[in-house]
Amino acid sequence: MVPPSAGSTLMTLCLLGSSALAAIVNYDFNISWVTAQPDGFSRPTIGINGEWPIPQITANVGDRVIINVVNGLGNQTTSLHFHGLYMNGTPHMDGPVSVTQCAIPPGGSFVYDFHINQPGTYWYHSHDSGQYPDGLRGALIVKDPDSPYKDQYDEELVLTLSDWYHDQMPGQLARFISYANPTGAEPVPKSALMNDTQNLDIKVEPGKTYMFRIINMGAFAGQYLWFEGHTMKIVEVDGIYTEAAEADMIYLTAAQRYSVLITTKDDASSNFAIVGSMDQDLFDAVPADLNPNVTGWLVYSDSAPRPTPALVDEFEPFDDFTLAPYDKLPLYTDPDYSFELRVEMNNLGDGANYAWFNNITYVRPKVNTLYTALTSGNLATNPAIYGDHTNPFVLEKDQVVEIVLDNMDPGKHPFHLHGHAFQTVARSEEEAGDYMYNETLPAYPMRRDTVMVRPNGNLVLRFKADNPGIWLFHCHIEWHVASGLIATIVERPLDLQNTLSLAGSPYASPNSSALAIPTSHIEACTKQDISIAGNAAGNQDDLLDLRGQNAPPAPLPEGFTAKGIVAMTFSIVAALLGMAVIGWYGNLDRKDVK
Ligand SMILES: *[C@@H]1O[C@H](CO)[C@@H](O)[C@H](O)[C@H]1NC(C)=O
Ligand SMILES: *[C@@H]1O[C@H](CO)[C@@H](O)[C@H](O)[C@H]1NC(C)=O
Ligand SMILES: *[C@@H]1O[C@H](CO)[C@@H](O)[C@H](O)[C@H]1NC(C)=O
Ligand SMILES: *[C@@H]1O[C@H](CO)[C@@H](O)[C@H](O)[C@H]1NC(C)=O
Ligand SMILES: *[C@@H]1O[C@H](CO)[C@@H](O)[C@H](O)[C@H]1NC(C)=O
Ligand SMILES: *[C@@H]1O[C@H](CO)[C@@H](O)[C@H](O)[C@H]1NC(C)=O
Ligand SMILES: *[C@@H]1O[C@H](CO)[C@@H](O)[C@H](O)[C@H]1NC(C)=O
Ligand SMILES: [Cu+2]
Repeated sequence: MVPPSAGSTLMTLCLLGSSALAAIVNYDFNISWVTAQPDGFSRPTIGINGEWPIPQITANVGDRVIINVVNGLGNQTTSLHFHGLYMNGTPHMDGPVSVTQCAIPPGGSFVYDFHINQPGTYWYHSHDSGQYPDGLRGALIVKDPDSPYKDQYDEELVLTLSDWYHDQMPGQLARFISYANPTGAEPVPKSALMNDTQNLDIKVEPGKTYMFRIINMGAFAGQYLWFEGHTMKIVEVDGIYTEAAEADMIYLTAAQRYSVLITTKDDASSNFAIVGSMDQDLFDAVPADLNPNVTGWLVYSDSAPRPTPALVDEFEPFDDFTLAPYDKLPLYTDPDYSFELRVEMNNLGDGANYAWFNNITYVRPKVNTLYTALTSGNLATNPAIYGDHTNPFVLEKDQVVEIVLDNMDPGKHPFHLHGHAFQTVARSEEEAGDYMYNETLPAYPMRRDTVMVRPNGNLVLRFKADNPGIWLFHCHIEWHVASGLIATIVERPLDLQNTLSLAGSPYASPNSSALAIPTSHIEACTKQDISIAGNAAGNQDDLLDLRGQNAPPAPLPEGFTAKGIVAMTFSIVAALLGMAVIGWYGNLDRKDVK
């Protein structure tokens, strides 16, 4: 039971070891519709406990966080993902629907329960059906009493950036993935937000140093950010402390975070503008009335004017690839397992535009990939059982893994890996084509969990398989998640079978001390008649038989080019498929429409 107004946090202290004080941090979240108007336009928005902006999740390193979720939306399923948290030992708490859990049905409750052993700036958001841009995203801050920078600042502040739409995602997604949008033009946001508002006042005192934890929790747009008259000192990216680096302007893709130290002026006579500016390179067409900018102020004096920001001619943001991690973790050399992911976007036979890794557009499996891993015995290491449309890559213990990402698309994409921070080993300029293995690699590459690839460029990322789980690797543009730009990392599935248990089922782990997947997780599936066992097609008898698996629409008929289909689309597709309106949910699931 969640009382309607329960925003309360109950902290239970318990002693862990001799010195560290770990707490249990409890949250009761009733996810439901509210009305919000962050840019002046009033719209139904997804809030928590009757409020929006939704609460910040705050913990200390070492804490256990327990979130009791009730889905009070009435008309949509939901889930929560804790972006950037490794979920070490609790991969079933990661949140993506059809990967580590079933969606929480309307009226359902669900428990997220995990330890946080990493400091830094994170966020949490729905990982279900393109839902988070409707409001279900907020800050998640892990404080660190042992931060290497703790003596260098007086106060910390959280500053979020976001893009914002006026229409709700279900309708927008249906129009986006549609034969009426054959070029795959993404909906352009209506405005930019700073801390979920515009014209934000940030009261500051002279002669102090503030640590701003900056989060881009937008759906699509990267943002340039600068503080007029003040220099930023970058000390953290995506939860990884960096060697301090000065910057006048930073760029945050959707899902990236930066902590920066800003020292205020000695006198309090003037105020200074803060500007967030959406990267319009991402937009196919920029509406004439779009203001890509959002402004706030460092307010030293309430009585002084709040200046209009000066126009910036050219955006020259700090290059994150010049950062080095504070811990100096050396480059992982000699990868044990290297694979390429080629990014392409094109049309399928339904005339809509999809995104591919290696010619495969992701389609949700019928059984959560984690549950497939837990219920398939020794076949769990065979990628085939995870389906033909999930891009599975199976990792073994402690392998050094390398992802070579070749972007065959003329757009920028921010790629994110769940469960890990990766070393960003190489990044090309635009138009570089496929990655060439002849570059000098950095000795101490930056690590982060979200990184941008340039148009028709490439990236090389490395990490160590030290965290068993099922982890998505995907573009963090929510439109591209919907169009299938997702791969599934199946990390050490046999270790998962030894440490997690579908208790009470025939597939309970033989390890009697394995962690039981909570009843609320199982019930989310059973209430919706979703099987918790078997391969991606739900087949439990012959795990290599994938007949009946969810599949994308058929390929374009022979001889049709993406461009050619534009003209023909309406008549042909309408006739070919006799397409009744596909509900948005069905559209995302993309049941075969042959
Ligand atoms: C959650 O919020 C919804 C909408 O306000 C309300 O109808 C429902 O009763 C609440 N559920 C619980 C368990 O408090
Ligand atoms: C769900 O409910 C909200 C709030 O009443 C409404 O604005 C929205 O249109 C509904 N969405 C769907 C998909 O039914
Ligand atoms: C942004 O909003 C959050 C909560 O909504 C608040 O805690 C924080 O102080 C705000 N940040 C600034 C810089 O005003
Ligand atoms: C937004 O800011 C940029 C950079 O200063 C500027 O070029 C542009 O004109 C601004 N747009 C609007 C609508 O103010
Ligand atoms: C890509 O996938 C389609 C549909 O599954 C198939 O027809 C085509 O041959 C594949 N192309 C390549 C290069 O693998
Ligand atoms: C790598 O080699 C290719 C082909 O020899 C060359 O075109 C490219 O410039 C080289 N890249 C670097 C970074 O040296
Ligand atoms: C049994 O599960 C526990 C809890 O996840 C784990 O710590 C332990 O290593 C597992 N034992 C074996 C033999 O895998
Ligand atoms: Cu993308």
